[in-house]
Amino acid sequence: MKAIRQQAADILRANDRGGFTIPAAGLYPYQWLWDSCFCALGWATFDEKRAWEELSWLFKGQWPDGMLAHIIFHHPDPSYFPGPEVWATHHDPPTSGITQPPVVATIVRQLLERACDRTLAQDHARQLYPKLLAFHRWLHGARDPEHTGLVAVLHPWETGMDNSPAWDTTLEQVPIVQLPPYQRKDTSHVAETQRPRPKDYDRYLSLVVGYRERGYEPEALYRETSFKVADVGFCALLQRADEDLLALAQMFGEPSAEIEGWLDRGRKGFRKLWDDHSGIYRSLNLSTGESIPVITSASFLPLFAGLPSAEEAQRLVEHLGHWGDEVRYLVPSTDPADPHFEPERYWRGPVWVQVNWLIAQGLKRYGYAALAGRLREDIFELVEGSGFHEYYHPVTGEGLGGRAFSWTAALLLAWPGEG
Ligand code: 9WN
Repeated sequence: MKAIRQQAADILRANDRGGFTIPAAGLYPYQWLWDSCFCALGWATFDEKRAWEELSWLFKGQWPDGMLAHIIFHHPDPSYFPGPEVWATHHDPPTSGITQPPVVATIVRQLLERACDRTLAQDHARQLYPKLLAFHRWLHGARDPEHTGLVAVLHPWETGMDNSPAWDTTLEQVPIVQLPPYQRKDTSHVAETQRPRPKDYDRYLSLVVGYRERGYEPEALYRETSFKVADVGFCALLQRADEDLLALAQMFGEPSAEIEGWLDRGRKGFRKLWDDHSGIYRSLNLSTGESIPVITSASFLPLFAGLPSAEEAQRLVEHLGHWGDEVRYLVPSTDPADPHFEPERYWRGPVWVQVNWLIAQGLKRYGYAALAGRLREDIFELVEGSGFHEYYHPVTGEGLGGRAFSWTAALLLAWPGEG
């Protein structure tokens, strides 16, 4: 058997489409926003030029208003639905009309810090800086027009944790519109038991149709949508990305007051997501003002952004400890004690490599190095035992979803150096 790192590099090469990396052949044949960011970290371990190229291709999907689209349809491919004709965004290259977790500024900073070729990294990061700033301006403007410090997501797909039970009650409020008959493609690649249910898909598409009819106009979407959530995961990743953007601004001698303002606002906004009674963060339904009861792996991401106090961090770690009593592999995507926990189904229970990587860095930030190490060991055991899957069963370790998966390969390459 080939060495595991060699296998990982081979997967990235096999999923390379000449400048951008698809997450998995067949299942996801285009460029996805947060996947590509993790891929860049993986590429950087053996080809730094290619890592920066990945990000350049990503910014081809940036809209004039600053939004980075969650999918860029560089080349037509009938194996994925919904494709460019459903989104009909009129962008060139065609893109979806929503975004995804904003980790890109964080990744740019990490690429810079890890760079062997400093000149290459500095040149690329400097070139990307205004585009990153435009993306963050769009997020803080279009998605938090009232300056509450909590940025809204308007579609479960924007959270990256699409089928999480945390979105169930909000999603049930989304009216299903008259949809032309459609055929899902995901269930021809992956078992139905590991993918979202049909009623969820109808609502995902109904949201898309509503946004398309409004020409993806940000104010109309924010005002009129039936799905508006402050996702603890998305908001935490943005807060961390704002920190990283600030570091880049200081490095390049760019003005920083605007970014400091976002960080300050974010810290205040986050207090609304902290549930002191249970010692955990929860997402918020912004349409109703109700806190979302289901706890998911996203609740640990504020550690990555340095948001909790030391005492709050300790309480989060206690939750993780309880989860670890219920499952063999950390971190399951949903609280294993929650009745919605489904260990096989997409985002309702399985372990995801990139989420572990983010939480582990958060734990290290607060001095929990041993627990961070456990999260890494679990991933290595899963990959070595079951291969490079999209996600894994937290009890049996079985590999689930897509195979030869890019971010799994990329993070396996990018993680060892950090211990
Ligand atoms: C919709 C590509 C993407 C990930 C998401 C994951 C899944 C897409 C889908 O795959 O979402 O964006 O069709 O299910 O939930 O996090 O970026 O890997």
